Amino acid sequence: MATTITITGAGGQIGYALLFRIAAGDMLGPDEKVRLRLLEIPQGMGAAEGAALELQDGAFELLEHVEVTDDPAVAFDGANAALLVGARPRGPGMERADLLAANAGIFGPQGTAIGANAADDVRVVVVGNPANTNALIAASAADGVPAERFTALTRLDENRARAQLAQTLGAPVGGIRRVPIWGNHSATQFPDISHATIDGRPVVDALSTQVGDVRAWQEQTFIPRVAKRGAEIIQVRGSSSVASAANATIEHMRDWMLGTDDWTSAGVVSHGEYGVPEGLVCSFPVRSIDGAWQIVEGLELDEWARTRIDASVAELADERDAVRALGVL
Ligand code: NAX
Repeated sequence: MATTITITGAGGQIGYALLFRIAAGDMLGPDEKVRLRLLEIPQGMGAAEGAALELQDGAFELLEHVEVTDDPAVAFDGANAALLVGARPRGPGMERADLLAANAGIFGPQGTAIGANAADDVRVVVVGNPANTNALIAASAADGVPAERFTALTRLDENRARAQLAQTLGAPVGGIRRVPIWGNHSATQFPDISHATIDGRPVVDALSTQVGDVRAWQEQTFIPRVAKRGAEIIQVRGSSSVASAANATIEHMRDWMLGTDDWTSAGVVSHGEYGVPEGLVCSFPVRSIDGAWQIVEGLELDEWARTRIDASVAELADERDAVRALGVL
């Protein structure tokens, strides 16, 4: 049996960077056949159909079937994995409430279609921004699908944080572990190095010889660099992050389905862990065990970390309240 994977916004930039890597086995490994369902809006159909032709020309041995559609019911039919990439970007003069409303109009119906059509084991990762709240909206519309199956991508933020640490320490990124992102995928996110290790030693110890005052470096350099990396990429490249976002999306879904041997980060539904209000889709340190994300519990958080996490969680609660005020949840 092949795995059916739905990609929304498949005609866009991240979609184009995702499709060929999935077809090549980067997400589910070299032995798992895949069936791809590409969902677009009518304006994006040509780009998605063109990508489907190129997928054909890749002659990927793992790729069993590709279907391009603008009908969510068709796109999510039998889906085991759904990568929700297509979203409404913030236009000029658009207020946050307008942005949330426009995206509720996308993620609500997609959640409904997932509830009605996807496979029983469907797993959903939302990439399209505002990712956490879009995941919350889709989950609440998906009848019969546990909220735990809806997640938001914060793996790119974690990868950015690990890469910044590696660069600062002049060490290979592979030795750096346990750098969770807490909160929202936004400028308020908290990349947490307090439990991070480099080759098994505390990162904080290694950093103090490099940067002196580690807390000041976190506040003035590290956190702003990670949280604003998307804007930096736009400034340098002239366009937003694409391949790195696709890479993180593949890693998120691969780890979720195949398991992790250590912590990573994902936006998952809160059951009240660390005082985060129940129901919010918040980024936590997580492990993937037996196909399910589990929040790493019992970590000590000092007052400074707590304040930062609380600020990002307050933003998530504000977004949820704004969506509720629109009558969506
Ligand atoms: P593009 O504008 O290149 O592509 C988006 C595609 O989605 C377009 O082809 C559009 O036609 C399609 N689309 C719009 N509404 C749709 C709908 N209702 N159903 C199906 N398709 C629909 O954007 P791209 O660069 O690919 O970025 C996609 C999203 O990823 C954006 O919302 C962006 O903000 C978000 N990102 C999230 C990141 C994360 O870490 N969570 C990082 C990268 C990226 O910024």
